[in-house]
Amino acid sequence: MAAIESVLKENRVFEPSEAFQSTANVSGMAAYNALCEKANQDYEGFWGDLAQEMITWKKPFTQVLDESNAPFYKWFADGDLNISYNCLDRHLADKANKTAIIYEKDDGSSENITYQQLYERVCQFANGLKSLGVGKGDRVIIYMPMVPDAVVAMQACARIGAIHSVVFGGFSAGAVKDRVQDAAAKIIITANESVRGGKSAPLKVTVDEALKDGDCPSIEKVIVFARTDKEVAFDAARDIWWHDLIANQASECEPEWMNAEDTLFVLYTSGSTGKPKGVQHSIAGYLLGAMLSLKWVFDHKPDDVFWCTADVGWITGHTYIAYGPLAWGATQIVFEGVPTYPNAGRFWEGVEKHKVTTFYTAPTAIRSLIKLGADLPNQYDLSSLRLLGSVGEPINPEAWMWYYETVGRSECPIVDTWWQTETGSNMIAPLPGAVAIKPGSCTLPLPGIMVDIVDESGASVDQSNGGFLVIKRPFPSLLRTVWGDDERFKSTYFPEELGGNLYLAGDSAHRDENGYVWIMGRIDDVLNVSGHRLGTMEIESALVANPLVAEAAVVGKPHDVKGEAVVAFVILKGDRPEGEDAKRIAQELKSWVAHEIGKIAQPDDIRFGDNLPKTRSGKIMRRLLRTLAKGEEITADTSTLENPQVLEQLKQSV
Ligand code: 6R9
Repeated sequence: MAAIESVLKENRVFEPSEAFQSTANVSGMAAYNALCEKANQDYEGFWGDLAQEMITWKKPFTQVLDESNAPFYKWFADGDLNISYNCLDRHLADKANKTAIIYEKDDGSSENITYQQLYERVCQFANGLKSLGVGKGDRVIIYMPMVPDAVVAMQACARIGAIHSVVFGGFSAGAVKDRVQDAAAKIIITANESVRGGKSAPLKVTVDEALKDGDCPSIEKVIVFARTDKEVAFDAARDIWWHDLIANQASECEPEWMNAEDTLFVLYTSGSTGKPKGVQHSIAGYLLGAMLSLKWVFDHKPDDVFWCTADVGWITGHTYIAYGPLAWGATQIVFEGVPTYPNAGRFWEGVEKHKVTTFYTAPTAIRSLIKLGADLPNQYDLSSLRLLGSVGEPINPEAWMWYYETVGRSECPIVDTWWQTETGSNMIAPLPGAVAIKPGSCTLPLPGIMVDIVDESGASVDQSNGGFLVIKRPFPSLLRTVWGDDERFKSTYFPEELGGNLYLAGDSAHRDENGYVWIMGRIDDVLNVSGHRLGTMEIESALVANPLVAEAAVVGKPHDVKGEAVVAFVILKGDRPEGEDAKRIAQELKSWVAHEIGKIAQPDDIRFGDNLPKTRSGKIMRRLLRTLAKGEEITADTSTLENPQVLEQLKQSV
């Protein structure tokens, strides 16, 4: 792969500047090494001290790590706390009037919400949820636009001990239904519509479709936030407006005191099978990971203005919008829009307007902005910026250099943060006042995160060899299980083949001579399209569910802006279509996938054949499909192929 070759040759290194280092939360390699050393010497003492220092406990814990039922690890298991208390109540004494959220609306206007106001909004809504009979352990689906109220909904669930499961607002009715059913959710919180990039999307209509025909019997109520004045159909017995629900609710709500190991949320993500898995996080360990990474990786300071551009539908929006910044009492931006509306200067305008200090986005956004206006950042005053972050996929060194020089004036460190829905918080990323950065590498693990790279048997590989990225010791913010499927949790993340005690991340990686980690890509059938995880099996299942389709195989191919693009090889039940017919059916299948899963999963390229290339034992040769997708000549041995003639057909895009 071209991207991998270019990172392999990368040899630029940027040391932390003296200015940055002099104020950094962790300053200099000696300080970083000392933290690592402490974790090595006394692993439980290391984590226990941090959990005591950062979290406000109702009842302190006495035990740090319980490994008695590995890999179902428990952390701080006899402690009690509430995460909403940690994010709101504890700041009221000295930060009641500090801005918690700057709501940067799609249309470019903005609104500030103080900690006091956020606290009151969360309490009112929490009381509203209680009035509907929602309580500890109940599951609540949140299917909302990127408005502060989405954060309010999450915090309110956490306050009363309900388990939220946020579904990205771009997902389809089918995806909402699957998640409601898997979680057996009682409530859906949605909006009449969302507004992004000047366009609206009918969230409530989509929810109605997901719930139709009695498909989701667990749902008792649908709460509808009025983002606009658009009218929507209402089921009087089931639907209730958000503003009606909170109308007479008190603005104080005693938090439900929860056990450290109680479930905070379930977030569905793609894996190697057709069914997304519900990644289940617990409260205290997750909170600790969120806080720690903000302090260490984002070098968080009280006067910072933090802007994470993710959507709360993804883990990044959970950890670095809904919880982490609030736990620190930070001021942050909640951005409703898209990076390219009304123009490609939107981010830079936002930075200038709100004097953003810390900016965290995805490589795909950076690449698209370079394409649309490489010198646009120069038209804005970006001098407030002091730290830049990247997440979601490997960042190509060219995009990194542009981010560094053009956005960051060659003064702001870039923290390239490797982590996953499953890990809850940053795992491998530079501590910017200590670790020198290299374009394209996420550098070194956080202290206490025992990263290794191993072969098929679980043995460490020699330096410079590639292998599977694993984490050797459990850590607090690791997922606890897959919702309702302990077996899948064990076999996916702690496979017996590797000895059963290594956390298998699902990425391949290698280390350079300085021990820096370079992520090479997924080892499973997961694509990374614009930083979003998509299972090839999920898209295949959606295609095969179309009445025209007999068989489908999906692979990725490199894409300039998205990182990877989706290529679908499709075999119809009838004859292989040609010409206009093929175009029409391809378009129909693209819309079908958009409808089944969401637009982000829509294939970029569809190819029809009489069959898929298969071995004589019937296995689809995906390796060949990847070569075809890239438009490269097939040099591999095809002698084991049952039907080599289909390769010619599958070379042609419709
Ligand atoms: C946070 C998030 C996780 C997968 C992960 C990896 C890829 C994320 C990365 C990165 C290289 C980085 N990934 N960050 N690859 N460098 N800095 O994105 O979670 O949506 O679960 O995706 O994304 O492949 O395994 P999630």
